[in-house]
Amino acid sequence: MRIVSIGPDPSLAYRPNLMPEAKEKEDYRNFKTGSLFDRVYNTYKLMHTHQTLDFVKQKHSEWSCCSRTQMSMMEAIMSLDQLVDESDPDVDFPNSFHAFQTAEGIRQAHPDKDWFQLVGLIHDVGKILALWDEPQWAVVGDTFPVGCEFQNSIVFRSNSFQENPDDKNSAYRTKYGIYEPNCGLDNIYMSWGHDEYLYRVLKKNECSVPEEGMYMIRYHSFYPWHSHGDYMHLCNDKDLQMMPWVQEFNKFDLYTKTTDLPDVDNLKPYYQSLIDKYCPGVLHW
Ligand code: INS
Repeated sequence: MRIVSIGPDPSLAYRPNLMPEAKEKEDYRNFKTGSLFDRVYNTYKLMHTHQTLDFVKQKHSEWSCCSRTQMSMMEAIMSLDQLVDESDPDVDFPNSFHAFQTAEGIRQAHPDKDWFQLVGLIHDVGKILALWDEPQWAVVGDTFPVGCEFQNSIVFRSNSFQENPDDKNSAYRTKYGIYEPNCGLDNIYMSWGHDEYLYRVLKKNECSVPEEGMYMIRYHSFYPWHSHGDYMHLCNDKDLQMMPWVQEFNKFDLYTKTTDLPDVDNLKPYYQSLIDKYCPGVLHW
């Protein structure tokens, strides 16, 4: 059995200077300084160099049939014990903990919405791609549309796209690029990663996650949109209707990232019951 830290060490009460510092909201998503800066920047530099329209199309055809393996949702979540997300300036522990932290945050604020809690639990499970030898720059990190202009709110926009061939392609580097105004996010190619992959896995396996939840899963890393209001000219009415749900989700995804790690073994039975309801059994990945 795995031993995990269960909440704060009581003896810290007598050694207050060793207490983990409470993080203010403005301390999250610091892409300018911090001990993890190099790791984060290098991941985005590779992502912004290699995520092109052609690359994304190739990944869609590679992964959309979900024929890599079969496993249950809980197995997939627990496999993230082996993954530390190299793009994240706020997390330096395995992603499995972040799954339960997000879900528990949602459970506290939305005790009546079990589907929302389930989404908190599973939203990052597409990062399992990185355990199957996909490079992290093609799995983790914020997402953005390809096939049109890379807008300014993308992290490291000013100094990470110089070697991306699409940034020099006149067909792609305009406001709309290959897309029609208000064509809807569903008709856009997003940079390839865990969001789109999990969305496709859930569709393929006919999981019964409600539409709001599917939007959260598919666009939770699309910070330029949900947190900066960019790319609105590509959205249709449906996207605008769903955006507040993605933003509500984001509060928990981001601000539950603390070094106070949850007792996963204790929480598992409750979350297994949600999995059994919304994405039961053995799934195709
Ligand atoms: C989050 C967010 C973070 C990124 C993570 C992703 O949704 O976009 O910035 O580091 O990989 O899961």
